[in-house]
Amino acid sequence: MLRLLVLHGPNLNLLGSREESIYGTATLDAIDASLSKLSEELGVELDIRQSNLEGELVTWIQEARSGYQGIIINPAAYTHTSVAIRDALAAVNLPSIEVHLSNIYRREEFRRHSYVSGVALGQISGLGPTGYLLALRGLYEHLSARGSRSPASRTSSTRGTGPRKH
Ligand code: CA2
Repeated sequence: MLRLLVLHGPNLNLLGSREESIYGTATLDAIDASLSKLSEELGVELDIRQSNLEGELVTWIQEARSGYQGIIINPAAYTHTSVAIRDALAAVNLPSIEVHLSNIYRREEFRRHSYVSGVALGQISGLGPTGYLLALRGLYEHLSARGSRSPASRTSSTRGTGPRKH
């Protein structure tokens, strides 16, 4: 079974409680619930976490190297500041999709640059909570096309089938 890590960055725990005109009314719990529902339909295992700490996000990205096949991340404000998160994503070399609830290109100038987009498989910006669901579908399609599986199922189902696709 595919295992994916979903990371929410700083202040996203406040969703639904203020700044609704920018970020909408959905709470983070509601977004996570819709992701979990879709993951069950797809047969994907999701591990969803939120942190306000840059170092914690970096550590989780590093740890994803073992046991996960991809990452969905909304780095929130760290999008625009964090070389550390970019370097961690580049180092683990897992396909990642960057998600933003708001369209960061229609907002203040400082939000128009992302340190993460250059190492991500793709970016979804401005579609609200739907962006997370599209990211999950996109990553699932990408990994399925590549034939990625968790190490356990790889051992049992692809033994002796010859060279693997990259
Ligand atoms: O649009 C996005 O998803 C952002 O990643 C959200 C970040 C912002 O810094 C990025 O430029 C774009 C901010 C997340 C803070 O979320 C709040 C939610 C409710 C109340 C206050 C902040």
